[in-house]
Formats: sequence, structure tokens, C-alpha cells
Amino acid sequence: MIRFTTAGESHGEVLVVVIEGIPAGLTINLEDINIDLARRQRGYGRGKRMLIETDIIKVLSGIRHGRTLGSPITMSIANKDFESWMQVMSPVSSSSSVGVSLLRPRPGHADLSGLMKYGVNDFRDILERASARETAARVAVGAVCKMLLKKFGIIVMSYTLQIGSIVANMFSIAENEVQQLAEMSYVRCPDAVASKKMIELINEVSINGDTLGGKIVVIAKNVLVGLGSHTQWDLKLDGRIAQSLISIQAVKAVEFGAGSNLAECFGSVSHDEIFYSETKGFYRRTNRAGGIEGGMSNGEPIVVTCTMKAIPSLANPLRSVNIVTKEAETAELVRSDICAVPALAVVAEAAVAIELSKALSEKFGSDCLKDMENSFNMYKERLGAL
Ligand code: EPS
Repeated sequence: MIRFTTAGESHGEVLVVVIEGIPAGLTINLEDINIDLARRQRGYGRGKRMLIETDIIKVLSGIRHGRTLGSPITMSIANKDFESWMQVMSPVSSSSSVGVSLLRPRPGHADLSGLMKYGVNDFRDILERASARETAARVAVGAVCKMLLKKFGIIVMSYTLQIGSIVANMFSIAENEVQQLAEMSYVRCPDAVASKKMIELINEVSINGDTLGGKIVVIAKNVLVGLGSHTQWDLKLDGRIAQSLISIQAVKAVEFGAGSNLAECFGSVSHDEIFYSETKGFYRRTNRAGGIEGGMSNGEPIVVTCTMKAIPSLANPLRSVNIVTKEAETAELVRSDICAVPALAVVAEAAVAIELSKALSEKFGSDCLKDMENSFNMYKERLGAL
């Protein structure tokens, strides 16, 4: 079974991740992990922190001579900013300056709930782990999972659909160009006209000390029929992908295929009718389900849209209350991004890749890649005989 744990504070020394269940014999190209880490760091609207960091992966266990051993894979990413935070983040109690306590929680962040739940009196203890810096570790896991998925022909990609009120016109974009156009855009939006407007909006909003959210889309192509299961609630592939995506910092909604638009549609136009041809086998002409029916992949691309709220650390802070004096004050001014929607797209790719890898390894085994491939081919042969 594939599973992973991340550790590390935003301004601590490193982020660490331990991944279990990646089969032995998978070729790992570290440069591909670094490419995804760099893609996550990019995107117009990121804050000053991204000028400090250059995320590079370091492998500590589980990979030898470029191949997985089947043992736990440990990887770390250094926080360069730690140099400026050594005292504040020191694991050792010291009488020297440890920085100023943060007392005015930011609405929309983990600050107040975390502070109350964990019984701390400085919400730095909470924000350090709540920070979206943690997503760098998840992207590293996702990059390894993408290498596994690629062995089975599965490709995961993403693009920005919306930032603030600016929505991409995807009808004008050829399907096979979406990925390349997204990579070329500063906001990962394939529609060049919308990209420009999104950048202008980010500039405008930043002058006002405000922030922006938006929507991204993740597409997984060549996913074979039958990942996930209808037999138990926690085996359903859509439920698992949704959990993984909604756990990403600031994500407020996850939709598959036509998603919430289905509320107003009749049954006659809500589903994907089934066709058959000798060459294609069973197929659909539409993908309103987003590639998942009954908690199982149905052979169509998996299409998921995530909505991200505007980041809650505002240069022009919202109203809050001082936790010591209980007086009304504005929230703490904390350095942050203005818009992290393009970064979310890369993190969401990772989340989807991780869940698909888990489901794939459950169906085909996960100790030895060769065995997985044999099992996969036998399954495909059986499906072909239908
Ligand atoms: C974040 C605040 C900012 C972001 C950070 C997420 O960090 P800092 O407080 O150091 O300026 O840049 O994201 C990252 C560091 C990252 O790598 O994505 C927050 O409060 O969630």
C-alpha cells in the first residue's frame, strides 16, 4: 500500500517526507522531481519568499543507483529561509531573542482554532505547520507517483481556469495544446488573453493590499477502467481524490466533470451515454462524470476542478481580536503570496497522482514493478476479451 507522511515547519530547517509502498525497480530521475518543485514555486502573484527558496530534492533512503528498493523513500527539501529564522525556530530553549509572539489571528487561517485547540499562546506554533510551504513535500511525492503512473501510460496535467473574476475561454484551445500553453503562461492559463487579464488583476489587487483565489483543473489521461471500488465508501476513487485535494491549503471545493453545473441539468443530459466499436471497445462521447462512475475510473480522462479561496494573509489586514487583551485589532501582518492559484495547480496534480498510484498499486500489487506490470497486462487482456 502506498502511503506517505510529511514533516517540517515553513521556516524550520527542512521539509521531510517518507513514502512507503513504491514498488522496487522503478527508475527515479531526481531532475524530474526538481522540475515539479520549480513548477510549484513559479506563478505570477507569489510573494517574496519564492525569491529566497530554490527547492531541490535530497534523497536520504529508498533509492539506489536511480532505482527504488521497495523500502521507505525518505526525501528532504531545505528551507533556505531558515537562516533568518534560526533563533525563532530553534528546537532548543534559549534566553536569546525568540521573536515576537503573534497574538492577532488572521481570519481564514488556522491561527485561532489551532491556538485554542493546542493550548499555545503564540500562533506561530500553528502557522508554521499550517503554511502551504508543506505542499512542496507533497509535490515531491507526486513527482515519484507520476513516474510510477507513466509506466502504466497515465499522464497527469493541470491548468488555471480562473483567477478572481477572470475565466479562461477553454473552447478556443485545442485539447492537445492545453498542457504546453499552460506551461508557457505565467499563471498556468492556456488562454493567452485571459492570462494577461489575470496578471493585470493580480497587479491591481496587490496595490490594494488584497489577495485572489480561483479555480484550477487537473486532468489524468489514459486511466484504465476499474481503479477504486463501488464496494465500500472509503474505496471510492472520487472520494479519495476529493479528500486529497480538499486537504490542500485554501482549497474550498472539489468537483468532478460537470460538477455543480449538474444541479440544474435533467437526467437526460447529465450522463455519458455508452457506445461500442471494434477499435475503441466501450466508449463515451461526453465526459460529464469526469471519468469516474460508482467510485471507479470508467476509462475516460479524470477531470477535477478545485476552487481556492483568496489567501487569508492580507497586506491590508482584516478585523480580529488580540488574544491577550481581547481588544478589537487588525490581524497580524504576515508576509505571504497575493495569488497562489498557479501553484495550487501543480500541487493538485501531485494529489491526484498520489491517489491514482495508491489505487493502481491496490489493484496490481506494489512490492515489485515487474509483477505490477504483468498483473496490469493480464487485466488489460481480460478487458480486451469483453
Ligand atoms: C504561506 C506564507 C508564505 C508563502 C508560503 C505559504 O510564506 P512566508 O510566510 O515565508 O512568506 O510563501 O508558501 C511557501 C513558502 C511555499 O513554498 O509555497 C502561508 O502562510 O501559508
